[in-house]
Amino acid sequence: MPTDNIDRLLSAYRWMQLTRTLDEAIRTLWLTGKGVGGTFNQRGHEAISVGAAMCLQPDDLVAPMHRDLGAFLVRGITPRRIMAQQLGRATGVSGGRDANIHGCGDLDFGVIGFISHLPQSLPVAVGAAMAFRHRHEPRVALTFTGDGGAITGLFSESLNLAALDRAPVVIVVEENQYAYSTPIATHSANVDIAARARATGVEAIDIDGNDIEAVLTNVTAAVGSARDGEGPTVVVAHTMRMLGHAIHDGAEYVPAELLTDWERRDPVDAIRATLEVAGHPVDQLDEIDSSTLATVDDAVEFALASPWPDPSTVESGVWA
Ligand SMILES: Cc1ncc(C[n+]2csc(CCOP(=O)(O)OP(=O)(O)O)c2C)c(N)n1
Ligand SMILES: [Mg+2]
Repeated sequence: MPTDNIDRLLSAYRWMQLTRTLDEAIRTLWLTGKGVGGTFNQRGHEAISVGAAMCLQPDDLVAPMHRDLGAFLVRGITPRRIMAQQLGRATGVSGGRDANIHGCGDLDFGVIGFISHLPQSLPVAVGAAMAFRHRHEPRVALTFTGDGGAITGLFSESLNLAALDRAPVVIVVEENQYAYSTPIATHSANVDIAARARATGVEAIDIDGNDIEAVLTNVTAAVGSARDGEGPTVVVAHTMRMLGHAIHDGAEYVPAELLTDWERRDPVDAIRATLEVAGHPVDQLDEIDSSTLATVDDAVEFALASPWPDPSTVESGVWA
């Protein structure tokens, strides 16, 4: 494998391992009674959120949703700020106004705050992309939606507008088989999301969302064609939500065999196997794992020691 590819994959491995380890630490804090808000499970989605964000340039914008912890990290929002956000502390991304990935955004890092009402981040990303095009700025907006979000009217309306305006936007659909407890075949009459996107006039492709190389290659191409004025692309990344919808959900409704099947395709195990097969020394990968753990331990310590928000600041950042 060429050195450039190895370097990119190593970087992806670092981010994916950080995403998983941070997610696990957030879960542990919640399960031990220290979490104060909700927390969404990321397991299974690491290659999509990390890989897609890695394809952007610093001036681009990303509008992540609730399973895109990796995108927040790749953009440069630190594990300390994210952990403090989860614990509702003043040092968190929203200054303690939320204790969740909801409302978590920072335009200094090109991250549009996640909008809870699904898929409202989508028209916002399309609007941002239209502004880029009309101002002749060579920038791209990228956003995510789920299979559930993709059956809303807003999905089709946003794609229609993006296609009409040839907006430089990339829409990554995280098709993880479920929308909360509803399987895709129960909520979608036509489960072919890419075909539905094409029907609105937008290019669409299907990829294996657990294969980081597929994510990097295809999203890089989609971002490139958006930047070159060739319009939007929908990338349907197929994966599996490996845990419940959120921390409170045991997901007993998911058949065990389905999970066993997808566990064999775990995206973090897969990228590690790829690097090992390419001859990358195992001890260097282990070193990434242990430094990641140290980073996450530091983030937990920082967040737990951080102050609660000062009530007198409650109106700061309120515009109306
Ligand atoms: C308009 C709206 N309705 C309901 C919800 C509650 N809700 C949050 S996530 C979710 C499931 C979304 O499923 P999907 O789009 O497939 O994304 P996934 O959670 O599977 O990643 C629901 C129903 C919401 N956030 N917004
Ligand atoms: Mg889903």
